Amino acid sequence: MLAAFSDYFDLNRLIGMMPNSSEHGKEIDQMLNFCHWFMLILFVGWTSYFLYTLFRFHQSRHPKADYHGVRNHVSTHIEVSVVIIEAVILLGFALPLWGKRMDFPQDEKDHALKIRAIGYQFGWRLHYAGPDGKFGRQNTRFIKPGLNDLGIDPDDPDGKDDAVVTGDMHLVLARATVVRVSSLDVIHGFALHQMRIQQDAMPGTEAPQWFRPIQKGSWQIICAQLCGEGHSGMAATYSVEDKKDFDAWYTDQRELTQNKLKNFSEELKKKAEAEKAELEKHHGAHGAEHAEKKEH
Ligand SMILES: [Cu+2]
Repeated sequence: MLAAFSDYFDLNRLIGMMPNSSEHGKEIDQMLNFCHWFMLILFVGWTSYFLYTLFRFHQSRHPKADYHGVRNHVSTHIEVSVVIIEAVILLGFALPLWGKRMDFPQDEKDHALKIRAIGYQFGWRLHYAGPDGKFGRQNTRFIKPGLNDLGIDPDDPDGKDDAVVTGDMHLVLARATVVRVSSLDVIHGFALHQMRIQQDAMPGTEAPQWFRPIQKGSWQIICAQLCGEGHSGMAATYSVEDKKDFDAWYTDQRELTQNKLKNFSEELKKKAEAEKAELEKHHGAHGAEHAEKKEH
């Protein structure tokens, strides 16, 4: 019934909501449409009542104040009805819908496209787990701006097929997808309006967002929380494409990332060797000094 209602009286479209492009989005739209209608009715109802009271209880009609006020219970009944309807929306629709969001067959879940989205001032970095479905181990001591922004351990085999991309997320049509949302600094908001996905990005947490894109296209990733002076420039892009196009793109991204990691790893080795040489030199000098003292 709700579905038929939504199709004929679509307030979402009227107020300019982007068309939905994800599998679970239709149900969210139906609920949003219902809420929009409910709010419209409340708005018209309360506003008319307000205007009515301005007229009905105007000073010219009631020069003397009535200290008893309202004597019937109509307003109480209306208030209670509104609370009940809102409770039904929340408990009967919103929460079950939220619970259904991870409803993918286990097999699909195991082979889902796994991405981490990390917000920072001001942009998004996307860490792809790659075909093995495992994210490379990370450590803050491996962070190197430009070469290894996310501090991936270059020696971890799980990271060998990973890719890190800045500001451009690619997805596969019809494939179960999970984006784990987090942040490097302040609270950001990860919003894919066409996928009906929105999640606050908080430092120190990872919030998994499951969905399945059902339409090809290119759109914007929006930061949905005012996160600083560069917030408006934080827009990134995302697109949904066929597996073949995605695979071609991913192969390039993985190579770029792995080359950077290789350079980083070599830098790390050189640094370690230099440090070792320095230490030996120091030890050598110290030893000589010691010998000199002994002679005296
Ligand atoms: Cu932001």
